Amino acid sequence: MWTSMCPPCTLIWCTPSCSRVAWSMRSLLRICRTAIEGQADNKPTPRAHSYTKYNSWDKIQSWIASISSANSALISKQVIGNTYEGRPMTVLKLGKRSSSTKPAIFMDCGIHAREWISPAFCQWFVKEALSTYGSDSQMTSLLNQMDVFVLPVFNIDGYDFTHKSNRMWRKTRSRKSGSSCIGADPNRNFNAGWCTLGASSNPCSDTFCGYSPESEIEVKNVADFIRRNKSIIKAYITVHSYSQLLLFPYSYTYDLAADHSELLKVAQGASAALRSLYGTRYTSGPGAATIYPAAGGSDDWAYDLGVKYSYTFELRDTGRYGFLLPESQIKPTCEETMLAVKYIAAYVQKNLY
Ligand code: DDK
Ligand code: ZN
Ligand code: ZN
Repeated sequence: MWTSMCPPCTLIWCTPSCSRVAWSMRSLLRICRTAIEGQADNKPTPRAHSYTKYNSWDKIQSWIASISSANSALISKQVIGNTYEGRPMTVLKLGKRSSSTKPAIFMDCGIHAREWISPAFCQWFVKEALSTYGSDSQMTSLLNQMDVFVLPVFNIDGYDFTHKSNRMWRKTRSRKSGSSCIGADPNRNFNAGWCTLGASSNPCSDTFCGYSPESEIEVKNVADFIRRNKSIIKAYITVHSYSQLLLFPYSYTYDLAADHSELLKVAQGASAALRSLYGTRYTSGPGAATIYPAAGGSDDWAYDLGVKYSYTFELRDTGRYGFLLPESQIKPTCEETMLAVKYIAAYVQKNLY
C-alpha cells in the first residue's frame, strides 16, 4: 500500500531546485499528510493520556509514574538503564507480591519506532491487568502465580523522533563518528546469528544490524535484564506491527526450533482466540519461513538463552493503513490481542519448566 511508502512528510525534503517535480511532490505530500492525519480519528482530549490514542513519550512517561504509584499492591517499577539520548527505560512488574520467587513473563513493545500500535498495546495490557485482577479468574490466577514484566516502549528515542520529526523512523537514534547515518535496527542487534541473514551492515539501511551485537544501549539494557532474570523468565513476548502474524523462532535460520511443534500449537491456539472476537485472521509460524529471514532478533536470542515460549506479534493491519493505523482501531486491536496474550500466558502457567 502506498501509505507505507510515504516519504517522511514532516520533513522539508523538496527544495526549490526540484521545481520540475514540485507539482507531483506537492500532491504526494498532500496525500501523505492526509494519511498521517487520518490516524487521529478518535475524539480529541488534547492534553490527557488516553488508552485509545497514540500517546507521546512524555505522556507515557507520566502515565508510568502515576499508574505505578496508584497501584502499588500490584505494580512495581524498575529502571533498567537509559536510552542513547538519556531517557530512562522503566520495566513495570505486574503481579501479586509474594514471599517466594515467582516465574515470570517478559513483554516489550515499541522496539521499532513507527509501529505505534505496539506501545498502545502494552499500555492497554497494563490497564486491563489491573482492572480485571480480582474479577477475571484467569488474570487473577496469572498475577497470583506469576509476574509479568512490561517494557512499554523499548526504543524511546526513536518513538519520540516519530512524534516530533519523522513519522516513518524505525531504528534507534545512536550516532557514531565516521557515518552520517543515524541508528541501528534493535531487532537486528541481538546476539543471535548476528548480521548473517536478512540484516544490513550498511549504517544507512533501515535494517542496519549495528556495529556489534548489543551495540545499541537499549538492546544491551534489555538483554542484561533478561540475562539477570533468566532463571525466572519463562516466556518472552515482543510486539510489532504490521502484518497480522504470530511468529516464533527461528528467523536467523530456516532450521526448525527444537520446540517447533509446541510453539506452533500454542501460536495457533492464541491466533484462534484472537480471531474469536472480531474475526481478525493471523498467520502463525517460524519467522524465517513466515515473514522473512532476519538475524539478530530478540525472540531468537531469548529462545537460545533458554526462554522456551518466545513470540513476536505483528499486529494489525495487513497494509491498508500499515503503520498509520487509525486510532479508532486501537481498542479492537488491543482487545483481540489481549485474548492471544492471555492464551499464551495461561499455557505457560500450566506448563512451567
Ligand atoms: O523485525 C522485523 O523485521 C519484524 C517485525 Se517489524 C519481525 C521479523 C521476525 C522476527 C525477528 N526475529
Ligand atoms: Zn517491528
Ligand atoms: Zn513489523
